[in-house]
Amino acid sequence: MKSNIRFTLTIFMALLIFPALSFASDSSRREPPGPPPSFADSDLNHDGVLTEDEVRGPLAEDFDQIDTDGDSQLTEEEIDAFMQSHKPPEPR
Ligand SMILES: [Ca+2]
Ligand SMILES: [Ca+2]
Repeated sequence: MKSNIRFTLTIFMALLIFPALSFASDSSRREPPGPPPSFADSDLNHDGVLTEDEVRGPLAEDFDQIDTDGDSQLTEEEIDAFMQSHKPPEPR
């Protein structure tokens, strides 16, 4: 009888843990779909600037170009200025 309870507990724990594990491996394999993260989302340590290890994708690729003052940090103003100078012309 005691071993039966233990078996049930083991199954119960496995059912609890397995979905969590499969979810974790899924999310690390794929990038979530949707728009790119905002400045605030990217600023992981909330110091108001983005460092090279906080940016991904196009921001990381153009980091040196965006960082116009060369302090290895991107401010929201630097990113805005880069976006303004690199956005496609408005259709007329
Ligand atoms: Ca930061
Ligand atoms: Ca900078």
